[in-house]
This record gives sequence, structure tokens and C-alpha cells, in this order.
Amino acid sequence: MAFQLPDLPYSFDALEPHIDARTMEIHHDKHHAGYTSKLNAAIEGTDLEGKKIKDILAHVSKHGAGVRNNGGGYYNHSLFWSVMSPDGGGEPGKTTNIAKAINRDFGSYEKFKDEFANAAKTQFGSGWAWLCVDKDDKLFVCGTPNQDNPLMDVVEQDGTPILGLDVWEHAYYLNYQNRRPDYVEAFFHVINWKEVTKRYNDANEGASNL
Ligand code: MN3
Repeated sequence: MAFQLPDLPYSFDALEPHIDARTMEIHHDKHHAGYTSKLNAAIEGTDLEGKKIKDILAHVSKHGAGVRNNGGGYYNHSLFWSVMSPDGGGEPGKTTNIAKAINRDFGSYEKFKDEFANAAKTQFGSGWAWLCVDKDDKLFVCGTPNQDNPLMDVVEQDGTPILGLDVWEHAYYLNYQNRRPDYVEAFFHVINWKEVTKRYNDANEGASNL
């Protein structure tokens, strides 16, 4: 079974005014669709066919640039749509595991926000900012270039990404032009903390000790 482009879980204009409908439409229907079809083309007839995307990414250094770039692009955008919501934004609920973990590992929501925003603003060129969980259940923020992500065996610090922000120009240029910091600030109004919490709990067997 080839990889399928996931539907957006909301309409193109659902995240306005923070992310505009035209950007969402092109981003999903052209960019994400492109990564999906190119990933399928790159693995067709190889032993990667039928493998889970996380398993492909975990050994991505063994494969060519087509698998790395398009496998990353496929996974990263699938995560990205899910961690935004028109009902999102603000801080995660104080009793949630993710809120407790953010306080434990960053000191406060504001400190986490500063670190994540800084990673997004300072990522040189195209790439992503991530909030991840490491093997010891600790949260960390990082940035990766291009379509790399912390699941790949090519990054400095590996972990499970639970929140990601696309800082490629195609993600914001129509509405924000060169003002990446404004786009990064807007992202905090649409973060789907319910989904991030779910991803945190799934990543993290030790969540029960919080
Ligand atoms: Mn993108």
C-alpha cells in the first residue's frame, strides 16, 4: 500500500487570520501531495515498500536523498496539520501531562515558548523547529534543516517529535513575506495542545510518573 496524502482535519480557511487559506491550500494540495507522490516513487520496487514511515526514517542514512527528503516531507507535514487547530492556542491545560512536563523541563510555558520560537526564527534557510521527547522522557527543543526530523538517524539529538513548525518560506511567504517572526508568533495561536498531549503520552511510557 503506497503512502496516502492525509486530508486536512479542517478547512483551508480554518486557521485564519493566523495562517491564510491560500497558503494552506497550496501547502497541502501541492507541497505535501508532491512529497507523498515522490516518496512513493522513490520506494517503489524496493524493500522499503510496505514499511512504516517511522521505520524508514529511523534508518534513512542508508537510503538516497529522494527517500530522506520526501519521506521527511511526508511525515513532517502529516504531523504539522495535526498539531494545529482552529480551537487551539494558548497554554496547555495545567493538569495535562504535557503542561507538567513543560514546567519540569523548561521551567515555565513562557520559557518553552521562547526557546521554541527562537529555534524557529533562527533556523537558517528552510527547515523545521521541533518539540521532542527523548529516551529518558525529557522534552527538548531543536531545529532541523530541509525535511529532516529528529526520528532520522542523521540528526545530532534524536527523539520523538510531538510538535513541529514548518519554517520553509512556502509555509508563510504569501501572508507574511519575509516576516518569519510574525508567522512564528501566530503559530502559538493555533497549537492543538490536545493532540500534542496525546503524542506526548503515546511517546512516553513513563508519563504515569508525572
Ligand atoms: Mn512545508
